[in-house]
Amino acid sequence: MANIVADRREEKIAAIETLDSRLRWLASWIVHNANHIRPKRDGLKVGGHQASCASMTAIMAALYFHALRPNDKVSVKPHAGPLLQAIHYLLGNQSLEQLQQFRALGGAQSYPSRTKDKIPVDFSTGSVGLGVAITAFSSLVQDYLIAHGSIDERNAGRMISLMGDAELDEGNIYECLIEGYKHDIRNCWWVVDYNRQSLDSTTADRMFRRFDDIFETMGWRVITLKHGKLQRAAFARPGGRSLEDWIENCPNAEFAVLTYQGGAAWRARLTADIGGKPHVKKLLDSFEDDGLAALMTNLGGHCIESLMDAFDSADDERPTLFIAYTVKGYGLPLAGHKDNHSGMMNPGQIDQLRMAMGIEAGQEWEPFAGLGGNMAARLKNFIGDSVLAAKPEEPVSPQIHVPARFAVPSGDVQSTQAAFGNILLDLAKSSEELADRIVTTAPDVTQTTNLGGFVNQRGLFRRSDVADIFREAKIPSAQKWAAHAAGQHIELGIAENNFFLLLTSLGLAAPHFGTRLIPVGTVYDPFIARGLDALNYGCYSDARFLLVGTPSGLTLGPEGGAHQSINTPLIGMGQPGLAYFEPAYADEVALFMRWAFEYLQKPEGSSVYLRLSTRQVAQVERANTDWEADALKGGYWLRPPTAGAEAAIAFTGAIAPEVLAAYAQMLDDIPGLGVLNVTSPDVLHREWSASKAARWTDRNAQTCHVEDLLSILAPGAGLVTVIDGSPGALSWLGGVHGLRVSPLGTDRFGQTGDLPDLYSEYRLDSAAIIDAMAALF
Ligand SMILES: Cc1ncc(C[n+]2csc(CCOP(=O)(O)OP(=O)(O)O)c2C)c(N)n1
Ligand SMILES: [Mg+2]
Repeated sequence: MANIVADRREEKIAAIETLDSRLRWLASWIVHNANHIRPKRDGLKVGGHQASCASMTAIMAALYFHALRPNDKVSVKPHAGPLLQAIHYLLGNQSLEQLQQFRALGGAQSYPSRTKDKIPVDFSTGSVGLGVAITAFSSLVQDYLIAHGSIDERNAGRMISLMGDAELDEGNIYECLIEGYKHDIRNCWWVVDYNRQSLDSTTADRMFRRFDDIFETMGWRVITLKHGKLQRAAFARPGGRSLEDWIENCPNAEFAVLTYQGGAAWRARLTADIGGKPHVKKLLDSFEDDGLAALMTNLGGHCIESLMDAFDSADDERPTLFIAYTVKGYGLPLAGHKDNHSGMMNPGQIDQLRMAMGIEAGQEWEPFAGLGGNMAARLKNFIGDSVLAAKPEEPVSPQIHVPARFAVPSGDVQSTQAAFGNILLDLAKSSEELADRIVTTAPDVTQTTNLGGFVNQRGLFRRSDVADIFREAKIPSAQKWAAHAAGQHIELGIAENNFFLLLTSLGLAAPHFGTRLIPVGTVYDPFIARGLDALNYGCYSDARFLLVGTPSGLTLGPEGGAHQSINTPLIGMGQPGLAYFEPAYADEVALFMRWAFEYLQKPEGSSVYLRLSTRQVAQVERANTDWEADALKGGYWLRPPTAGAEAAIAFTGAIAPEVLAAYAQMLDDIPGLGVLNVTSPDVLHREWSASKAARWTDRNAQTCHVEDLLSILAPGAGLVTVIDGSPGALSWLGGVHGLRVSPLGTDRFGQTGDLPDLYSEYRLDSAAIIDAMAALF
């Protein structure tokens, strides 16, 4: 019995070893084809990373064809994209055409993409570091869903990152380790392709063992795979200890140089350094040059058996870092070369690799070419039996009902931020399913962004209970923050990158875990910039969440320049996958929140960003709800102009009172003057530019909302635009019908002050609006 099992394991190892070299070939060929065979029209280098792929073939082969479990999710380092494509090609999930169109329009993507690739991609990658950290947050989200009863504990998968070693230089890795430790994350694996080369350089030798310390401090198990089976066997032979010591002490750069130079260079160097010892000499002499090169580069990350053993050994839920030593460009003539990151084999070199694989010219794309019928059939069966082959498609989660209307918080004077908090609180008190699916989070600004009410009602999330010590000590506080498994607020430390990554993971809960969550995250508006790449990453991944940036603009007054956001309206406008709204009044907040909860669930929807303010603003009377439809399309006439009016004021957000005051003063002089409330410069502009583009392809294209809105004004009318932010967010309105524009807004850093002083200094007050209008006439 034992022998049968051992035989099976040997067979499995052999099969995976064959796949290892097959993947190295296919990834190289995909890149080669795109660069050297597919016709070029623009003289641009197509690119692709043969060396980065070759570094990781064994790791990926061992993971996907041995260790992977059905519910595991894998994030693949960006530059191993072609390997993932090749794996799915072997599985029959990827077409030849897609591979031939690698990096071409509509073809296999340069870096794994959830939204654009035709193969299943669990996590998009590209911006290094983010695709790693996201797995930690997804394991937290998985725990959230287990705690809330949506996933059976026994079905927990591992969230696995296959990462490049240079990704360990990214700060977001360490931010996420700290947060992960606080939340006691589990079922998370990071496998480092430790080739000790980045794009520019070789890893500093001083970093040796530093990562072990850092990760172990953060509660991770560290498993280092330094040597492969061949090396370990050689170390056990006479003279082997010296060889092992030599490798141990060899600087990374020298190791890379010798790897590139090959067997003869290894022999010369080893002979010079340790060849004086008779046992060592004998050991070295027992290898031909090629064999010696193979021995010296037989690192743990290239040894299928070592990898399988390592993966098997981590069979509990503890987060685990595998440091798999590798050679960048392993098995290719690029191995070890300083410039191999973007380096590519030339046609002669790829030909040699092909012949070494036993693949005939013309058979390059044949998945199992050169293997012989029997072996090919066995390998096909082996792949067909793999967990990956049986992995179900991502689930589709039903949409969660959103009530037809949200009650508008009462109060003649209120801020949009307070209204947001009150609407969430109402939801928290309700028995709506929507409320149960909301998960809130904030990077240490929960109270100051008015999330506190929701949290008091629904509790903090922790896998195990944490008492509210202040409360137990009867110290009065508005915050009731005991933590428990049913809690719905995930508390984060002050690291905005983590915040956006968590929103991304929560926003992918539906496709990842089959349970839709409605993530709501609040952040100080200026500090969106701090996590901007992670926000972009989330949108790129098509994660769905509601982002609330508050407070915003100069309007937060005495807090001063460091806390005043200026360009966030432009971020809101420029960020794909994020619809930006900036309400002025509480009823608009209610309208946009309700809409957002629905929109972020729609297949064709996106995430939503609300830019809010702490300014208490007198609310306007509404005669009816007619304004709502237009507000959702990006703007409505708060004070409708008369037909043919010569002027209007277009504004966004919290400076509404200054606008209405200026309007009241100018109305007598400018009959028919209008006030346009631009509730979303983003939606308005997006629709405008899309409709302009549509006219080239569709003669019957309709006019768009902003054209309709502004068409009531006289040709060449004057428009004053006002926003507490970059004026460019609104000044484009003049281009719609050729109106003359006088733009107001902020384009320099703010400073401390009260609102009258600041609005006067930065020309946002009613006097400035009147001056700007005068300048137009
Ligand atoms: C945020 C970010 N900065 C820079 C780059 C450009 N870049 C791509 S790969 C790379 C180095 C990667 O080295 P490593 O992670 O060790 O990968 P490998 O050696 O396996 O190719 C750099 C700097 C990037 N993709 N993302
Ligand atoms: Mg590297």
